[in-house]
Amino acid sequence: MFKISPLPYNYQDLAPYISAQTMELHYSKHHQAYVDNLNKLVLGTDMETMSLEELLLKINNQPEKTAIFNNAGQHYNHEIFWLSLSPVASKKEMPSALKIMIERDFESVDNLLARFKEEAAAQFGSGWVWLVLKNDKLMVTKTANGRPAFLDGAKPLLALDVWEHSYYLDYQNKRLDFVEAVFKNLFNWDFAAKQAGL
Ligand code: MN3
Repeated sequence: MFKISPLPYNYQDLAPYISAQTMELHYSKHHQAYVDNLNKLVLGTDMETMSLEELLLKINNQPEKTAIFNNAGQHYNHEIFWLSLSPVASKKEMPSALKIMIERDFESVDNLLARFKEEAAAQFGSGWVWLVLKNDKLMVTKTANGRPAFLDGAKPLLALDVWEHSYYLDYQNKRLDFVEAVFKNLFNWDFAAKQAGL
């Protein structure tokens, strides 16, 4: 059985940048539905007892397993997404070791935000934008639908959900306003630094 992890904060803790209503729907309905669907699809198979990463690696590029892959990928991505955010009240400075790496690979934190917006704008339809570490270099990448970035050899440091259910109630069609608000106010840079091994 796959299980959704408890949220590390309350629904209202990301407001006003993400409303409590969006959080409740996103976590308790959207994310939960992926987990419920995944559990139904793997019931009674050897996939039931695999870890999520193991399962995704095994069924990657198997067209007959697309439904399982989509739900497993979305479960995996949301688990990282919730950890990529932190409550407004506990906002902290970016760890200096991470800032040095960002300046090495993007020249500035402003350029990193610009890269997030570029990738978010370029993702036609639903998907994810990521800050990843690949071959010891920070990169911003995007994946379509429920595909996790780790399947392309990248260590995820931050995940940003750019499916419409992630922002539509709060930002309507303005995806890039959502991206900028999350980047400036909610990203958990401590989590990113930890993922990077800093
Ligand atoms: Mn989502």
